[in-house]
Amino acid sequence: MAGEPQGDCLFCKIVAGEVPATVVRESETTLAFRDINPQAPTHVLVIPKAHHTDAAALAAEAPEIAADVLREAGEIARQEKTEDDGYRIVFNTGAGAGQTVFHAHAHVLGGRGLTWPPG
Ligand code: IU
Repeated sequence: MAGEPQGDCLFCKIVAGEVPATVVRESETTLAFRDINPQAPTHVLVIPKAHHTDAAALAAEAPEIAADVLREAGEIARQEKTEDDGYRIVFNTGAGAGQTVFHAHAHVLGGRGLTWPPG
């Protein structure tokens, strides 16, 4: 069921404390931690604590929490001081777009020049 923890989900295990992560922010509904394979000086993942498969499912199933994820992403940019130079919030959605973990997550990337279009 939407929102329920999934036993085989890596990010549910991070929320449960069963897999370690470097947590940088936490709210009642969200967790933010450093990506283990950073693509920029700031590369933080913001996830809903509840399990939703991707950003679109999150927005449909729990729109308030989708808003929490976006707000936390902005707070991370401020906390990491990337706000003034610009930063990027990315939701890879679907395997074809590079999604490898099917628990919704926002990548917050900053601290270097970011080109467009992304690869
Ligand atoms: P993606 O958009 O689903 O590809 O993003 C998944 C991210 O999760 C990816 O950038 C990984 O480096 C990251 N990650 C992590 O931070 N910790 C882990 O234990 C694993 C993956 I596995």
